[in-house]
Amino acid sequence: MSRPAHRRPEYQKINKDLFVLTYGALVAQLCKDYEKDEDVNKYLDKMGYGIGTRLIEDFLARSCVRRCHSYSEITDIIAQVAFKMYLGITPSVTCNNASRNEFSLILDKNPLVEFVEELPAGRSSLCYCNLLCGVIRGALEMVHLSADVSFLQDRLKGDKVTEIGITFLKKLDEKKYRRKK
Ligand code: MYR
Repeated sequence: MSRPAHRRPEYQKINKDLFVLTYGALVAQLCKDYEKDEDVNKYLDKMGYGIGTRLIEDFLARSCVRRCHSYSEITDIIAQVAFKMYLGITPSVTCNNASRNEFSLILDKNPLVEFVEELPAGRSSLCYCNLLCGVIRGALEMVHLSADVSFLQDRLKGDKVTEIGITFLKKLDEKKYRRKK
């Protein structure tokens, strides 16, 4: 009997849960290894950066996205295509300045914190999902875009929403395209 088209196979759900729990175990271990939240944050960002530099190949191959011509287009691709593809969510995007190089991704739902109620005690500066910032930064760098990426708000810290800020650092016309299309 064929499976209804709208349902994901059960193994995908198990893999997602396993991934989320493994990520939680990683953060918990780093909190044991490093006393300062800033050091855990740095570690997660660095690890994410390494993932991002590899993930971009997979993303470009699977998404078939075309070359973008504005930062706003790139941020929309990250939100609507990349987040959807890898995390199953579509953050909303806001542009935060007149020069149109500062954007926010607003996450209503964050699968990485599905099993997390609050930050560990005494860890109020921890950016639990900082890996994501590194992933975005690493992936962008591989298409010759330098950006600062950081959490601006976090529901785990009592904020109303979770917000990732992306500031593109170069003029877009300085981007040396490696890609033809
Ligand atoms: C271009 O070359 O102009 C296209 C640029 C597309 C950049 C896409 C960056 C993907 C970031 C992946 C983040 C995944 C987070 C879960």
